[in-house]
Amino acid sequence: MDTSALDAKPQTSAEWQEFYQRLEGKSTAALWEVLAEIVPREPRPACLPAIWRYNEVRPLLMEAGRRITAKEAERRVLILENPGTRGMSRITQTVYAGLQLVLPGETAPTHRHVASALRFVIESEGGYTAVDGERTTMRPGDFILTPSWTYHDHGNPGETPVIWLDGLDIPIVNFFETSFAEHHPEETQPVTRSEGDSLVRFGAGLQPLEYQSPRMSSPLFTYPYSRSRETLDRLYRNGPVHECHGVKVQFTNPATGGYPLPTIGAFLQLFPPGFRGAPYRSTDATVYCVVEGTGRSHVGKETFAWREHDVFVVPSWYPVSHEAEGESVLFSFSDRPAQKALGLWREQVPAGGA
Ligand code: 1HN
Repeated sequence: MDTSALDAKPQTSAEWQEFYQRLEGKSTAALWEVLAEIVPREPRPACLPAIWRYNEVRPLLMEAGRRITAKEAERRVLILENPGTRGMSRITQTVYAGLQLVLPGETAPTHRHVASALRFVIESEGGYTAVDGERTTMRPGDFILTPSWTYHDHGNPGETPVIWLDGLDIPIVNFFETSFAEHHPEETQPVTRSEGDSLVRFGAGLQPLEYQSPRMSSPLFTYPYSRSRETLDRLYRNGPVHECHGVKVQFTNPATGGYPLPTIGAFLQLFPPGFRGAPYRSTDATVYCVVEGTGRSHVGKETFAWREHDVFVVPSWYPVSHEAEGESVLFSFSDRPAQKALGLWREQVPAGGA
């Protein structure tokens, strides 16, 4: 490519400055001054590599639990804010993440919004989330969906705190300026379908006869960890183990084979004991949550040592390589389906790599 325009030098003389002032006065601007910035040769993310250690954030979340009820807060959540974009309520430029707490006896009221959500359960003994009239008991490691514009509420009839990681496409929805939201007339929505209904209908390689999906996201609302963990275990035994990813799977919409949400993809991967992964990069900035084990991930020039429930983020196009001590499991999510739908997604595996 001819590089001259991409590398144009700013014009600084008084005469040019006077011209630029006249441009400014008419709400115009010189492309050649900003071209290299708005069309970089490769991604230059504002998003930075970062880690949130569970043993540091959990006490703050519990303190929030003493200061405000789930009902008062509507959702009692600590947003995990990327240090490169503080104040913007996001963990990457396109994805929001937070840690949510529901204390014993609490409920979080029913509402719906255009933004799609996922939950990845960290602590729960009997907490539930209800989506579209169906309650799902939350267990650690479960991956649960709240598709766009579905009514949802949460509750904790158990005796211990319930904590999960939320992932939402709020920055995408707000970028398009397409956000709507409303409350349900009832604080706790009526239960209209039995527990496990979506799992029975869609979670066994079967679906209702000639099923036509009413929405763009998965009709399966819950992906229990017991099932996905067993899949990883058996895949590991069957091999192969990818040199970058270990044993990695993606959550699917069983009605289409595609991603569970139109904007967010989610993944689960297992590293064998002593795994030393090769570097990999892709354009979808990715949020990781450690499910099991301990290890280290090299993200660009940073190294994050991680343990259970830690959350870390790998920005777009930063090389990442993972190392595990014992057998380890990572959950992750990103805007990959949105990038793919727009023809934007790229990845790079090591030269000669698998
Ligand atoms: C939301 O509805 C939930 O339902 C969690 O648990 C986090 C962040 C922004 C907007 C809506 C929930 C949210 C949210």
